[in-house]
Amino acid sequence: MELSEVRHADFRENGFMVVRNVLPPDEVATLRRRADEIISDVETYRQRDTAERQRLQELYKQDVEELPRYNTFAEQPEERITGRYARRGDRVYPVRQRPIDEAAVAAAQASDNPWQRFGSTLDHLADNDAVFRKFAAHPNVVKVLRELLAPNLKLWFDHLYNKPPYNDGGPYGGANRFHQDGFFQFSRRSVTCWIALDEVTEANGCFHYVPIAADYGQVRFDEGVAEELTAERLEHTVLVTLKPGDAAFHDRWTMHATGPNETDQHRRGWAMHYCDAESQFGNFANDDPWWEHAYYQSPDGVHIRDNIVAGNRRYLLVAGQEFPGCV
Ligand SMILES: O=C(O)CCC(=O)C(=O)O
Repeated sequence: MELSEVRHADFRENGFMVVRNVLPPDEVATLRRRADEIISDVETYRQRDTAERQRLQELYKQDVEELPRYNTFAEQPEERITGRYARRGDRVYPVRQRPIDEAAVAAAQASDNPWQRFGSTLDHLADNDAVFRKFAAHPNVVKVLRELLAPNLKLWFDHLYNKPPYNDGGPYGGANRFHQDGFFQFSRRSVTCWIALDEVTEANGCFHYVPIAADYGQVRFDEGVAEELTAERLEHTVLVTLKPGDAAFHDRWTMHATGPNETDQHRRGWAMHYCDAESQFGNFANDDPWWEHAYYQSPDGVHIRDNIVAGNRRYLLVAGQEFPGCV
């Protein structure tokens, strides 16, 4: 389905949509409990995940040429665009609106609750955990995705984001900079579903969406972002707040960021990235050589890009059927 064919006017015109109560409270509680168990021994979780991915990478190693890639990641000084947004070179991000509460940071660091200290992501939950895997195919999520994307659907990558209190790490001071999920390795559109596990407010790192109505299409990541995100366009940014169990869905071209957490409580959301099961896997970006990679799909369905497993180890069919020669 093309974006213009989506029947939800909100999504079709803006590139994103919020669906309230996708998961009822008891199901959110189940996910939180499972996430708590995983975070309590996160090192073991990560070691197992990495070992399994390395095993597959060894098994399916291809003789591929390393393409020269120029470094786009040199950080530059911060310049304000508006009161709410700044840029470093071509990377644009929401800025902190109030000073960091150092006492709250110290309390979070001393807390028994690992989420108060964990400033990172838990990746590939659907690969490694039966509870998360089942929820990735939840009928409420699948129903919406069928209306936004395709009748045949696969989850190809998932990760849980946590922002601890007053997170300030990295070059963007705890924000996640504006980007498109893109996923240029698919021949067809993809859609992200992000489910809130905690309440998400303007103060603790909500989504900032740039409505797609201006039709910016694929923007070169990261070179083209600041050119698109002028002060004028940033005035139209929409801040999306969510209750636990609500979900934000966005299209692959929709530019979005999340702000820093400016509260004393952590904020979690589970991002699930879905593709059309009729997509092919390969080079489907623009003509820019920067986007060219070596793609390989093993006979048993492992997707490899430049000798690294691309996304999850298994692309999980959540609706409809699989197709030969496709993801
Ligand atoms: O949870 C976040 O802070 C970032 C989410 C995001 O950017 C995404 O899911 O694409």
